[in-house]
Amino acid sequence: MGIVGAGPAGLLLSHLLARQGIESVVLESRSREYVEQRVRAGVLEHPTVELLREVGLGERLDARGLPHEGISLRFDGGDHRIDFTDLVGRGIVVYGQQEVVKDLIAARLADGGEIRFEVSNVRIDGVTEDPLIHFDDGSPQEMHCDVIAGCDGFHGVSRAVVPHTVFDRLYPFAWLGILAQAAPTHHELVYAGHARGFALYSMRSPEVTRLYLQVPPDTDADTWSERRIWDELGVRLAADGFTLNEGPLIEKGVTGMRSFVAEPMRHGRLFLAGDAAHIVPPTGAKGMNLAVADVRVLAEALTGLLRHGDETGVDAYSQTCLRRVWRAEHFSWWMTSMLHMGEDDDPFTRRLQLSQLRQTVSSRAAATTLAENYVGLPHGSI
Ligand code: RFL
Ligand code: PHB
Repeated sequence: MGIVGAGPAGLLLSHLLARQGIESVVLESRSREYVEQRVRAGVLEHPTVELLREVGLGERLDARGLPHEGISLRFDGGDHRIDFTDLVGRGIVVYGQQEVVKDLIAARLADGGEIRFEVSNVRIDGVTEDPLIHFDDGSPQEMHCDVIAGCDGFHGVSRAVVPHTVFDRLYPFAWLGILAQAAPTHHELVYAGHARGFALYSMRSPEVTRLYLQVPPDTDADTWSERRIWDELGVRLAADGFTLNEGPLIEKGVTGMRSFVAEPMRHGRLFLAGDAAHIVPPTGAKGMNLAVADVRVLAEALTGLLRHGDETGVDAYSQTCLRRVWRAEHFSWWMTSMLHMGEDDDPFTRRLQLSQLRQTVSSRAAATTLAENYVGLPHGSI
């Protein structure tokens, strides 16, 4: 079995298959150091946490992850808590994606798994007859596979091999994200829908804060000095009794925002999973969780195929995943639309947003809908 990409999707798939006695080789274009340091998502939804624990990856997660029982929505100068535990009886864990990646790489290598870093010129062939991956690791190589998983992210090579239809939306804004050496002053995430634009307060550890500001899509991060970032965060996150701890920046970057789905997620014996098949704007914190959900379905399907010759799971793979994908697409689009200010937004749009926010924090039914989506729908329930 060949897996292209050593992000959360590819590494977890390799780990899940190994537990079923199915060997795989993971091919990754970057170095191990690079993928272990890449700062991205931070929220693990409940089904993700349960799965990681179930498959022996819970130790560092439970020691270092930060369990959260809710989030705040902040708007109009007021702070409104959405209490996940009260509303749906489950919560989330804040644990950096690169920590998940470190845990997965360590587990694969400890189990004798094969991950080839820094390969180049990956090409996929013959997926409807005799799947084959060409790549270079100093010299040209060929790898024949029963099945290939395309887990190579949005800019990978796998998606182009699958004849597909694209459904997408670009947003007229981006996020400027920073990681700061500053102790969090608030123990849960704050999503702020301010008239000057969205801001998000998050964290990675008791010493490190993760913060985001909505900025125009073509923003050069260098045009934002540390002072300007802290001042703007101070304005957008302001609420009674809230103070923001400032500290030296460890990281600063701009991420564009888009919604994107490629259908179907399979062609012959090539299966797409994670960002290779779909992208969500980060407002719903769903990107990495969807990647995990895809490979959970894929590992079950491939176990059926490769161990028992049963094609039911692989035939249903794309449809099964796309139901969850579209739920997350809707949720992420909804959270994004409710909290961001478009440059052309008129006062009517702003009033609609405020009305939606007020209903979300004051109606138990509306708050429950947010909570249910945010903490993640149970595996197999959608
Ligand atoms: P990944 O993590 O992108 O992993 C794909 C891997 O494939 C490798 N690769 C190749 N390897 C071999 N040959 C090729 N031709 C290859 N092309 C690519 C890449 O080097 C990489 O190691 O995809 P995966 O596993 O599907 O995981 C998905 C998540 O990473 C992603 O959904 C989230 O991180 C999205 N995302 C965020 N999600 C959130 O929920 N909250 C966030 O704050 C957040 N921030 C982000 C993000 C994604 C970003 N990207 C993709 C630009 C910030 C950024 C910058
Ligand atoms: C993060 O901590 O990086 C984070 C948290 C919640 C989001 C997006 C990113 O919705």
